[in-house]
Amino acid sequence: MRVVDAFRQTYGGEPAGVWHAPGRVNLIGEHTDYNDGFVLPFAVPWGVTAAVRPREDDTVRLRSLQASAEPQVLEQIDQAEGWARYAAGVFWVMRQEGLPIRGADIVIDGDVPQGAGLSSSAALEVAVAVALDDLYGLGRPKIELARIAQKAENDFVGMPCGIMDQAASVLSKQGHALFLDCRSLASRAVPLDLAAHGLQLLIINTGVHHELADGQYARRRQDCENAAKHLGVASLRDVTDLAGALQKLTGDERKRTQHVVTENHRVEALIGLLRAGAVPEIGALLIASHLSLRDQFEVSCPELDVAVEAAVKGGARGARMTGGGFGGSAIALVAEEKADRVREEVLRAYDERGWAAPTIFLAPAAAGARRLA
Ligand code: GAF
Repeated sequence: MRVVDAFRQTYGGEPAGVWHAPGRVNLIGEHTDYNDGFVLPFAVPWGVTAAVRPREDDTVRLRSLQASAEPQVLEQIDQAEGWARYAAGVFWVMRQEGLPIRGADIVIDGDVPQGAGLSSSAALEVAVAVALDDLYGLGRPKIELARIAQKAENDFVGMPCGIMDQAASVLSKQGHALFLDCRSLASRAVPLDLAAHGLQLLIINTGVHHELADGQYARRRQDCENAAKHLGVASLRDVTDLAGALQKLTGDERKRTQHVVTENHRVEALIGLLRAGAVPEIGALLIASHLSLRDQFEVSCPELDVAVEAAVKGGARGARMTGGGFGGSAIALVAEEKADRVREEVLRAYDERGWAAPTIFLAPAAAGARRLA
């Protein structure tokens, strides 16, 4: 394994073990996680692999094969810079919570496609969290490791994300999507056998990341919290009378509420269709989700809209942006025999606008985080 060779070169000796944590795509349930709502992501076959050896002191050495040949040497966790903050944050949270974690030597190797918005950062946090849990025999429940990873991103990196990406990385099962209730944190593996229905899920990586995206994410979250406060509910999850709620709200808060409440219903509807075996019918829900994210939640961008429109024009059963928005990837549900036409239509639409070609690839539902060696 490349990561083991690099470990030997960097630190000498052998790692105590090797762990892998995947990235994710989200089938449906977007911007619902931090509203205590429902999500339905699944793990992708790409992610982060970490070779780790514990140390007798509290120093953490971190090297990424995608960064530089030299490790960052952290005598204080706060010294971590750039990508390393996602990994260091997990040490920071675990120590803050009184878990008996010393230092470690770590080499990271990642293969999540660049700029695809497939949660390479959550994969990095989770790879470190499962490794430390294993090495120190902490025995934390998997969802608890996801919470620790999310806290690292919220409080150490400073990105106010929900728990979806970390939960998907830890809990996913091959061939299944993960239904997660982000309030109770109860989860269930939902079989996702698209091939049995002659279907495929394509990822269309726009390769773009619009500036201000991170600030916009925090603003959307704030809009939702403000709307919940105006409505006198703990979170938008608790809105049962949408029409009544919309009458009490104006502007952005009204739009965000419309999205979150209807998106939660779309997650439940999609699961109902899967359970009924009406898999091709989920396409309509993907399109509805996209329109709501575009018009009500306002987190799409021209590149995502064009990818979705062109995929549908090319014959996709449905398509939508996936993840936080403002770039990254869209997904498209296509009948196998239409996959080539869909790809051509998307590539043509980008070419006509003079945009760089997106990369388009299959998204099989992969397994969650695990020890490799
Ligand atoms: C990003 C966040 F990290 C997730 O928590 C989630 O809110 C998602 O955007 C939107 O659904 O991936």
